Amino acid sequence: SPTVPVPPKFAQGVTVALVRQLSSGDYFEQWLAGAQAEAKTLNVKLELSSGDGNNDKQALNLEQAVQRRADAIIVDHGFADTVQPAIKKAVAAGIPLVAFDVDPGTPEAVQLTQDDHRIASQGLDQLKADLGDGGEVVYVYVAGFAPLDRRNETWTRFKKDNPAIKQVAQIGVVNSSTASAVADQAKAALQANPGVKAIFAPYNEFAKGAALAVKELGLQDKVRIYGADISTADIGVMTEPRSPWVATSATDPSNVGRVAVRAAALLVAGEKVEHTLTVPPALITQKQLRDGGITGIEQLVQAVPGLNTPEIAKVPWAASS
Ligand code: SR1
Repeated sequence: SPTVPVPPKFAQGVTVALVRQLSSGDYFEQWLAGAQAEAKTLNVKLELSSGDGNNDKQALNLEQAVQRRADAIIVDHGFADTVQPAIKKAVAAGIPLVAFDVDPGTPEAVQLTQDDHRIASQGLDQLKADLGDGGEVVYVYVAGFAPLDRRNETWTRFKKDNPAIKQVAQIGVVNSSTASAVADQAKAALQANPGVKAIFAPYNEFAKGAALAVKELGLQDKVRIYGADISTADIGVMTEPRSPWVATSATDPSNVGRVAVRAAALLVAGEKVEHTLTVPPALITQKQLRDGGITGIEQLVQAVPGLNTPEIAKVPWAASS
């Protein structure tokens, strides 16, 4: 058990504002559950707001958190131009800030990311191994979201390095029903390009939509999907009979949410936190899930212990999570 005493501030009650851009979908729900669990452990009151995809609303929520003088702020996703002005105000007011999956535009904020280049390269290495001689690929992407932009950098390099792998269509939408919108787009792209062998869909809502399209067109034996992220629902989709979603590179989102809250708590306590915190992903294959009889995220984390990262932003006065 920890030998470092709990900082007095935490006995009195600490408030952390969690200012989100998006909240719907498995990834964001699991992330929040992790953040809430860690907040409970650390006796932190989490003040939650979401822009629900409206960037102006997120910016306003962030301004309000600064005005309320929260003890710390976590900005979860967002577009740089809409959140950076209020982040500057937070820093000027001396409010510690953790920015997850968004560029805070200041070295004074802690930047938390997943290793997005690796998320993309792990899926793409598998795609390359499976395609052998190369082939046509549909790519799912929406610009402006920092993690997707980083994954796109890897995809751009990968295409240059592997000229036999050809992108024949790019699709993508992020909204409150991303998976079904992507399914419609993927169906059209697959119908227009009957030679497609793979879909690179590096966000679980994209991959779910792509899987739906492949299934509805009856192309399960022709088209494989390489995704990102994982949830219990995703494990269900990946392991169902004839599922085209064969691999995904992922962190445990609830672990990432826990890291964000720990980093904020450390900053409130005046502890040193590295400027950049990066959570590593693991490649998860359909075969591994089926062979291991894995049906849910808890079972997956037991099978792949590296998905839990208690050493990142470790809080010395708390029992490790
Ligand atoms: C719209 S951005 C979606 C991504 O954010 C997180 O980084 C997740 O990994 C997800 O893929």
